[in-house]
Amino acid sequence: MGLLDGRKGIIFGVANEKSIAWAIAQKLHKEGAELAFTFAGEALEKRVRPLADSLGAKLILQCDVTKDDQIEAVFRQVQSSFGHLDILVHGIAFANKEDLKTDFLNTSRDGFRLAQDVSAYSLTALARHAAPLMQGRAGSILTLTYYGSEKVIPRYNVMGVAKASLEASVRYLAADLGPKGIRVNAISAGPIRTLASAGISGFLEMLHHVEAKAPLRRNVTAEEVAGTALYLASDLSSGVTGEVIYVDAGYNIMGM
Ligand code: NAD
Ligand code: 0WE
Repeated sequence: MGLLDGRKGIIFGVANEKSIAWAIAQKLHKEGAELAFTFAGEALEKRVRPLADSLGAKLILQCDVTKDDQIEAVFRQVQSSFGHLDILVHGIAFANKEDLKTDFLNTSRDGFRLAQDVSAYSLTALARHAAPLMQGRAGSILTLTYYGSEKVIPRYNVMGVAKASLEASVRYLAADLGPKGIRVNAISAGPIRTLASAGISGFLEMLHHVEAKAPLRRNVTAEEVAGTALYLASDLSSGVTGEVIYVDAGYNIMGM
């Protein structure tokens, strides 16, 4: 008996085996969920397909979240293959690399728009398409955020502003979808080595800083994030919506 036996879910944001969304997918699958996967572009298909295959996924679909037609096609195929949906995992973020290098002050209009579109607006677009498929089924939508939304983290810049927007979107979506029984929550994860954090200058120092300052005196793993994702996806969290839950070894509670 698994916590998610008979549930159907869709995972957005797997790029490779280090992706937080992949750790979440494995955990949800282990508890009995049947999962569909999306990949952002053709270049990632060869990475995502074998991972999805290993969990017996029948639906593996392209979805660049900046493209409305691709979002529509994904949910059409989920509708015809699954019929309904219980779980949606959003693990997507993007900003121009140059915007994560120097000052926030220099962010261009286009760079700001891109970060908001991919990293924040996409949750609302996906939730709007998922909601009809979750009708009457106690659906759970979850996303991933980072502490740079609320405090200044050097070089997180335009992504911090996009994550603030994402977290506010979680609250507004939770209010809109709550009457339908659909819950919307975010996990604020501590820094984890993934494709999205590779090549960020100073990332290793960040990991060392957390290790020195966080109450648990260590960093968190994607598997630990996945544990909270399982809780949020399952009935264990049936009374929880609109929340941002920290999985950060306690780092965020410290003042000094
Ligand atoms: P990742 O690179 O594995 O995942 C990011 C995903 O976003 C990739 O799968 C990528 O394909 C996808 N993506 C980017 N642009 C897209 C687009 N236009 N359409 C569709 N998909 C697109 O890295 P990750 O660290 O697993 O990141 C997952 C989430 O976790 C992100 O929201 C990130 O902000 C968040 N997060 C990461 C950390 C960390 O330190 N790694 C900490 C807290 C929160
Ligand atoms: O959300 C993130 C990273 C998101 C991200 C990463 C990249 C790198 C490659 C968004 N867009 C891009 N664009 C690219 O071209 N994290 C929480 C990880 C992260 O990124 C940082 C961090 C942390 C933590 C950037 C600067 C400072 C800290």
